[in-house]
Amino acid sequence: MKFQKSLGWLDWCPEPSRPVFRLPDGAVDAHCHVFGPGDIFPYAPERKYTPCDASKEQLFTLRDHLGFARNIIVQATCHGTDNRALVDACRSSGGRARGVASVRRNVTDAELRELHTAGIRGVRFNFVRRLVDFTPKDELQEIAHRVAELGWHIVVYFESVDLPELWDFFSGLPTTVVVDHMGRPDVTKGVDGGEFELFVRFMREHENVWSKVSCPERLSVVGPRAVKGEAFPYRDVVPFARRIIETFPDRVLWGTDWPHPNLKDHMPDDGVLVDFIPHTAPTQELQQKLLVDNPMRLYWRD
Ligand code: 0GY
Repeated sequence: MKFQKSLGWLDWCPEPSRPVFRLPDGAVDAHCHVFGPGDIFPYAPERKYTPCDASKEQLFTLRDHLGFARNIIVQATCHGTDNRALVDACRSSGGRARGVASVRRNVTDAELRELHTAGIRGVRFNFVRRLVDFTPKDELQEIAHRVAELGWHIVVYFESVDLPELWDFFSGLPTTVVVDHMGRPDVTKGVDGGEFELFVRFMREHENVWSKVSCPERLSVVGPRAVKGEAFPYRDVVPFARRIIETFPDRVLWGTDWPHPNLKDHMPDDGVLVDFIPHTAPTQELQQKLLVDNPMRLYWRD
């Protein structure tokens, strides 16, 4: 499979390996992006980074190569609240992609209905300081109540140290709340450490909270190299993802995060990422829930 190279950014893996792990039929890549192409869908003026272009065609090629049936395309901050690239990708997917958008309070009801028709089923609130200037919480609450009426959910992205401060805000959200990348734990602090315990407690106390158990390549300290006796990459992330999957098997999602924006040290091989899944979801039953049943329940109810 050939990907066109881009300039000025660390490229995604141009020839990802074919995974050894066979995904269950109907598997959903529940966290990935499309970027531009910038000459058709320009990046937002207020963006904090400029990504490499990553088109819908390239995403769909990767989907087929890895063995996924469907995609959930998540609006990234580099496109701001201009959801045109996302909507175009969903509309071009033949019903095989749904999406998560970003909106501000000035979005009209007609625009929200239009997004719904295109396949959007959620909005994303981002609290990662290096990525966005924060939207005021009263505005987010207003948006949350409006999208709740459409049956959508809210995806939240934050760093683990910020959970205590965000706890009450998240607790008040009127929808299903999906946390990106397990709330980005610091894996050096241990799976039984206070910070991750707080996240587990957050999920336990809030039955509407789900987690993506994605992005070992972002969370790992040991990185992509396999070492003797522990022959797989990102192994320090396994206990974290496995704990969340085994404790909350009906509230977890998995995604590649292609094309992996803002990774500076290495670009993951997407086939290797897929091969990581069975280390964290070791049984067929867990894999079926993680990759098929849960995302279908959240995104393809109608
Ligand atoms: C991710 C992670 C990142 C970026 C964004 O919206 C974004 O720009 O989500 C990141 O830099 O950690 O989930 O793709």
